[in-house]
Amino acid sequence: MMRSAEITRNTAETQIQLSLNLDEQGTIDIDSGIGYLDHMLTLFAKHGRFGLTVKAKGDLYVDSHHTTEDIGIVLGQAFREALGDKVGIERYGCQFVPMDEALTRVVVDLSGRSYLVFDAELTAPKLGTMETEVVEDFWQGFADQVQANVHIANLYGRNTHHKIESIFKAAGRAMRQAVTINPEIKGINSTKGSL
Ligand SMILES: [Mn+2]
Repeated sequence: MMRSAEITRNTAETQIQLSLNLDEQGTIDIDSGIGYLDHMLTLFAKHGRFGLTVKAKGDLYVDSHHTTEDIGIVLGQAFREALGDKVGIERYGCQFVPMDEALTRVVVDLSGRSYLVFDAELTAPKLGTMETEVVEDFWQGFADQVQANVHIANLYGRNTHHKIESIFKAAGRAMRQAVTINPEIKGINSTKGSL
């Protein structure tokens, strides 16, 4: 059985439709209304080998905050739903990804507990129409909803576009590792018996 989820979330600030497939890449089709975020979600899915479609309409006349944060929330909900009972999954993922001069480490634990550590100095205030400070808000929304420990550390770099790109690529690859079903894992990968 394929692990997938489809979520629609409508508020006064954003309308989001998102579909996620953990087991078959299929389509990647992202339209958030924010060019740089589309670029990031596309490469998150590509390097995580996830099927991902996102259609979002948000209050971009305000700024990019609500739309970006809410897509993070819905993406986290989709992972949690698609993962179901988490039987046999690796649970942990750890990846280092360079992007030219920038290097980022992302470590995740699909523990059932939410915690974000976000350590990155994003010096350019804006990339295209997206404020760079919303990158942390995106991952906070994601970590809260997927109920995972998400530790993001950009170790170094110069170009803010490269730094954020290495964050999303490393996150995609770390999530791929964590959701992978390992036949050697019997039941739930926790001595507590639940995740
Ligand atoms: Mn790029």
